[in-house]
Amino acid sequence: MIDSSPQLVQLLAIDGERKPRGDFDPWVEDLDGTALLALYRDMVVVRRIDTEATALQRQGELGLWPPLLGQEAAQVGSARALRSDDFIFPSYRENAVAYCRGVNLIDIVKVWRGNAQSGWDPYAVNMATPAIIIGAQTLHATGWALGAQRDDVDSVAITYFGDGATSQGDVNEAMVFAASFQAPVVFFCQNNQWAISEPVGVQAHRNIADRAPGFDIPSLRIDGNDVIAVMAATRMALDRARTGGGPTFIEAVTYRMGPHTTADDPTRYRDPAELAEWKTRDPVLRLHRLLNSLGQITPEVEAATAALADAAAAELRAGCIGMPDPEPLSVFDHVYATSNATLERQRTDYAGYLRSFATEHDSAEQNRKA
Ligand SMILES: Cc1ncc(C[n+]2csc(CCOP(=O)(O)OP(=O)(O)O)c2C)c(N)n1
Ligand SMILES: [Mg+2]
Repeated sequence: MIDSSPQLVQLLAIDGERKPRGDFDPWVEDLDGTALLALYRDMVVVRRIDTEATALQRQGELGLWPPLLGQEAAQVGSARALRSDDFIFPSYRENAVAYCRGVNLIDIVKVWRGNAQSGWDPYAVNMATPAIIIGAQTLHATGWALGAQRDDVDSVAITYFGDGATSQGDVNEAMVFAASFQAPVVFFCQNNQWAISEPVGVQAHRNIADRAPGFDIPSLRIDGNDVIAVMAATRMALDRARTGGGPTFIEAVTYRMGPHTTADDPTRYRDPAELAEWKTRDPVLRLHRLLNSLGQITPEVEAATAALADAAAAELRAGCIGMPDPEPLSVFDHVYATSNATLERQRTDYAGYLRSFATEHDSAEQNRKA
C-alpha cells in the first residue's frame, strides 16, 4: 500500500533527513530553520484544532466534523505557498488551509454546528467555503482562473479535492476546460487512500497523477506527508500558472489517519496494520525530526508551540459553545437576493410548524404581550 516508487517526489525522508533533489531544491531554498519551524507550528496547531473539533462533535457540540489528521503537511505546505490574491476552492476537509488563510476559528466550525449555511465571506480571505458536492469546486476554480486570465492578472486558482473526486465528471470536465484554455489553475489532489470506505485502488488502477497528462496537463506525484516537497511542488505549479504555462495537477500521496467524518467508523473496513504503517510516516513527526537535527527544537520552543496549540483549541471551544443559536426562520433569508411567493409560503408554513411546539407557558406569555 505504501508507495515509494521513484516518481514520488520526496525531499524529507521519514527519519527526518533532508534529501537533496536538483529539480525541486531551488523552489525551497529559502526554507531555513526559522521558516521550517513556522511550518511545524502551523502543523501542530491545525492538528490540535482538528482534535478539539473532533472532541466537540463527540460531546454533541458539532453535528459533524471531517478530520484532517495525517494530512497536515499536504494542506499547510500548499497553503503557505500561495499569495494572498490567489483564490482557493476547497472541499470540506481543508480546515488547515482555512486556518493558514486566516479564517476565524469560529467561522470554520459554524457550518458544522448548523449555525450558518456558510462560514465566512470568501472575498475577505480569497477562499471559498467548503464544497460538499464532490468535485464541484474544481469547476468553480477553473472558471475563476479563466476570469483571471481575461482580466490579465497573474493571480492563480487552486482547488483541493480527494482521490475519490477524480472519478467524478466535474473534475474531468474542469481539466478539459483548464487544458483547452491554459487556465491558471492548480489541481491539488490529496490522495488519502480512501473515498469513505472505498480504497483508491478500486477506482485507479494506475497512479492518479497519470490521468492528468491525458488531458495535456502536466502532473507531479509527491509525498504528501513531506511538507517541503509539497511546498516546492505547489510553488512550481503556481509559477507555471502565473507565467502563462497553464494548469498543473499535483497528486499529494498521503493518508487519512482518522475516520472519513465523525459519522464514519473505519475499523469496519480498514486493516489496523495499514494505519500502523502510515503512522510511521506521520508528517508532523517527520518535520520534528528534521528540526531537531537542525537544533531548532528546544524545551522553550516545545512549550511555546504547545501553548499556541492549546490557546487555539481553547478559542475554538469557547467560541463554538458560546455561539448564539440562529433565529430559526433566518434559514430563508439568503436563499435568493429577493424573495418569491414559494419561499414566503415555506417561511409561513415553517413558522406555523415552530409555533406548534409552543408550550402553554409560551402562549400565556404571547397573550400577555399582545
Ligand atoms: C456528487 C457527490 N457524490 C457523492 C457524495 C458523497 N460523498 C461524500 S465524501 C465522498 C468520498 C470522497 O472521497 P475523496 O474524494 O477521496 O475525498 P476524501 O473524503 O477522502 O477527502 C462521497 C462519495 C457527495 N458528497 N457528492
Ligand atoms: Mg480520499
